[in-house]
Amino acid sequence: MPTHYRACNLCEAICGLAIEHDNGEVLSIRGDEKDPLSRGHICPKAMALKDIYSDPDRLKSPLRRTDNGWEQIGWEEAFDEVAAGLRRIQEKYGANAVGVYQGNPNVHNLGSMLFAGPFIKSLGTQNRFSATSADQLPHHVAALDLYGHFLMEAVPDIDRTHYLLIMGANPLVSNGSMMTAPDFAARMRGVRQRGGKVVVIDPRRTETADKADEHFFIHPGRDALLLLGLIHSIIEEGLANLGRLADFTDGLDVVRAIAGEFPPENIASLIGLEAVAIRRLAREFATAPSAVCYGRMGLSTQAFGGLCQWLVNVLNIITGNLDREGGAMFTLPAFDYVGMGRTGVFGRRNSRVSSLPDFSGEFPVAALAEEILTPGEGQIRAMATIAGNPVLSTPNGRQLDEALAGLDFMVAIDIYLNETTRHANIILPPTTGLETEHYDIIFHVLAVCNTAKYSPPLFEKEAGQRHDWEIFKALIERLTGKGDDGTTPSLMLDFGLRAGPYRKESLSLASLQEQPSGVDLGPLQPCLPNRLFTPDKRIKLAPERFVRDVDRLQATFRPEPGKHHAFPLALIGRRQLRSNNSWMHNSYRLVKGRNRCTLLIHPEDAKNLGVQDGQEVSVFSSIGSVRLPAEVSDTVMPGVVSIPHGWGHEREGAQLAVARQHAGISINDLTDSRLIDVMTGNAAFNGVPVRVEIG
Ligand SMILES: Nc1nc2c(c(=O)[nH]1)N[C@H]1C(S)=C(S)[C@@H](COP(=O)(O)OP(=O)(O)OC[C@H]3O[C@@H](n4cnc5c(=O)[nH]c(N)nc54)[C@H](O)[C@@H]3O)O[C@H]1N2
Ligand SMILES: Nc1nc2c(c(=O)[nH]1)N[C@H]1C(S)=C(S)[C@@H](COP(=O)(O)OP(=O)(O)OC[C@H]3O[C@@H](n4cnc5c(=O)[nH]c(N)nc54)[C@H](O)[C@@H]3O)O[C@H]1N2
Ligand code: SF4
Ligand SMILES: [Mo]
Repeated sequence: MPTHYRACNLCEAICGLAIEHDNGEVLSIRGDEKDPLSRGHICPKAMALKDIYSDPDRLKSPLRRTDNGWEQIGWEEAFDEVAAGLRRIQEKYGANAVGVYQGNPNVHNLGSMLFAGPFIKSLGTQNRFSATSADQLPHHVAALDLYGHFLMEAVPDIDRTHYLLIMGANPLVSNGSMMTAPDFAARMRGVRQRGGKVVVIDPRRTETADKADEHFFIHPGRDALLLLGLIHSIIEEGLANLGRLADFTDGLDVVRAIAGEFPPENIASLIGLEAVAIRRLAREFATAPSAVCYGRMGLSTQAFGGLCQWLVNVLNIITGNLDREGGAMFTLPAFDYVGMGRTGVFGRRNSRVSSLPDFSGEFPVAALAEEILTPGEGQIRAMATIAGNPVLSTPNGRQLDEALAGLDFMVAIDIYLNETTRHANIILPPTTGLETEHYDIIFHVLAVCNTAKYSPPLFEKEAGQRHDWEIFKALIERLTGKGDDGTTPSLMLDFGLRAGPYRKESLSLASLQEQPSGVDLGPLQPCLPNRLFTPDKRIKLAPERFVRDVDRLQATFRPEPGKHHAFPLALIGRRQLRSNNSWMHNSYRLVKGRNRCTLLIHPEDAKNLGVQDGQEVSVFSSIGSVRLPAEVSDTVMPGVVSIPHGWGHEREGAQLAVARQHAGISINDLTDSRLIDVMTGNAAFNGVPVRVEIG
């Protein structure tokens, strides 16, 4: 039986798969033990790659919306129509009248990583948006300011650390994010086996918290206070020690002055942790042989996302744990996207309506609907969505849904006719998953050890199919009038590998092809100050915009945070092992079983409201309401309720037969696009004020 080896590109863990197949059919998918990064680990989603491959709802040729429904058209006709549609709008209203939204799978796709950029550039619009601002934007702004490059993201050296402080992440379910660490469970056990400790800070006692040594509840949105309290204790007790970082770090005095204003005793009641516990955690962290603080979605998608991600870095730096074994370290990737690419820039422009800052030319997605709905010069009248489902995944998705419905023209490059793409005039469906070649440009950059792996396609595309990159190239040709320059993803990859940091080892596409399970390039190595991208090669510990934002934190919480009487509960999200954002609910094996789209509510809150387990409840926020079953559970803290995101497949006009049977509701019909981290513009999905009623 032939076995095909490849990396799973569904999530950031990039697990090695061994796929047995016969005659164009997948027989089994198991973990590839020889993969140096994932060592045989997979999760239930891997098997769904087969489902996506054979999903009868998946689109394989272009669709055009007509008054009588969708009709299949040829590729050339579709490309011509898309180019003409976009050009028509731009000629009439200017280049910025076309908006672009890029979703998450772009980052998991080699061809899109290399060719979506040139396509967007060929549109010449400033109205660019992506899922970044519904996700990790605060990480990028912090990395840019501290280290001079938005992708200088330090990852926990989990395989060597002695102390792992996890804040607002649930890697046991998400399989890790901004931290490619397949088989996180085993790696976490490893920390404890070497005598280390794992502590989790989260408003929910998550699957990860359950397996940790300690878990503390925290009220959503107050982590910046806790981090300042920890930093305060460390400095006050004389435990700050930058080690070799001291030689090239500026701004410790500023940090000392700021943290001085946050003694644990003053903030303890606000965050719900005892001052002695905060001081103990600080001491443990600072005195462990090595330690690392890791903060993810729960920290970045909240009102103080930027401050949180800055302070996570500060905590690691002032304890000397940045760029050292067992601390937070940087990769040296074989395809060095960091070394060869742009460093990024923040806040060069502001969005038209709400004046939100751009990040490397992208505006916060929280502003997308208003840019479409607000008349005036620069209004968006046409959209291109690329591998994104913003109707379900961005704040106030309902409003965006309506906005998209009113556009003059829309093209969607997507494999499904779903909640977002149903608004398109033309859908251009690419190949996906098993039909594509893969090299993970981004997640090798964020991995807990240095590895490289190339996967050829398992199945050749069918005659009428196009890869994402071929679609981009065809559109670029039509928009610019320039002919095909012959570049392909594998040519670019090979060039990047041969010019990269492992050129002395003769790493190339050909050498990777000889080792289908991947190549081990060794553990993470200290690389500072050389690898810094700041002009003077020094770490900026106290960048101005972060320092300034501390005032907002103080204003919010001094003397007491405002209470919402109409909306007394705080809503947070929750990821689930058998979901992948919004787009994998059409796989029956992933959605079968009991309804997972429930409202988690603490027994005390349930009792006060008279809510029984399993009962239908309505949840109201400033922008809307949804109805779903309650799940009474003390895994969520009192005052906090939780709904998973990515559901809400009841909307008319989508072609997702299985998902429709398991529709659930969309949490983003409750999240308010006005709730953002004002400094970075990132959506604040966590801590949304809501009210729950029976019925
Ligand atoms: N309330 C709340 N909202 C959230 C989150 C949350 O935690 N809470 N999480 C946020 C996060 S972290 C993210 S990343 C975003 C995700 O936001 P989005 O990226 O907008 O949403 P996805 O559900 O990932 O949608 C991916 C789309 O890509 C399509 N697709 C899949 N594979 C391919 C492919 O190979 N090529 C092409 N062209 N298309 C493909 C799918 O059909 C789907 O339409 O959601 C965010 N929204
Ligand atoms: N199975 C599965 N895996 C996925 C995805 C998926 O949809 N399903 N999505 C992928 C994507 S796009 C991403 S970005 C990653 C995300 O990866 P993670 O960040 O690990 O995922 P989440 O489960 O969103 O974890 C966020 C945690 O923050 C907590 N939280 C909420 N608000 C706060 C707060 O104010 N403070 C603190 N301290 N905690 C808070 C939540 O309870 C939750 O446990 O996962 C990826 N992996
Ligand atoms: S953990 Fe992620 S990469 Fe690994 S098999 Fe599951 S979905 Fe694929
Ligand atoms: Mo994400």
